[in-house]
Amino acid sequence: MRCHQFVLLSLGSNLGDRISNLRAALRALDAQEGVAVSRLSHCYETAPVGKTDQPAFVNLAAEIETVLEPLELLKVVKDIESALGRRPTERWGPRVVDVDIILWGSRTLDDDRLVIPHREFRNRAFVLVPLAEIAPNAVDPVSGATVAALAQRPDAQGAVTRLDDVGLIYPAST
Ligand code: GSY
Repeated sequence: MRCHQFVLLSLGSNLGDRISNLRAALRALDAQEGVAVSRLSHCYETAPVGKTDQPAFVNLAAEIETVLEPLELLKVVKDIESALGRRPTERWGPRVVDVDIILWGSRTLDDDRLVIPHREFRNRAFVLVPLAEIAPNAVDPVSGATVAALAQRPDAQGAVTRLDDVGLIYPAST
């Protein structure tokens, strides 16, 4: 029997209706057999990191419970990103959703397709701040630091602002 594991994800969107995009991704994840969304952070508006001349993101962190293996979950999230991005939304421009696998308990993976923990997460405030809300005591198996400690480091890049007016992003009736 496959065992249930808790996995921490980071979701982001910076095109179209960012909140709707995130909600659609969460719904699609939860609808997947073997995946249940178990906990969500608030949404945060975040300054783009990396390529800075692009619109601001909305990011959030999600905990899921899953019986899938890492590469199976990767296929699920890639299919969701692709399905949302390919919807016929020409009139309003493309919709973009990123779903990154950040931490998988104490597991590590170094595969061409997927690295766990996520390579960049320790330096990204847009990942760490939402993650610290839902899993402050989760431990990064590489550095040994907790998420709360990583989130307080000054070199975590990027401005983040909590969006208090979004309400419950999921489940929701719209
Ligand atoms: O890696 C996720 C995509 N991404 C983001 C993001 O989600 N939020 C912010 N603030 N900057 C980002 N740069 C990239 S790439």
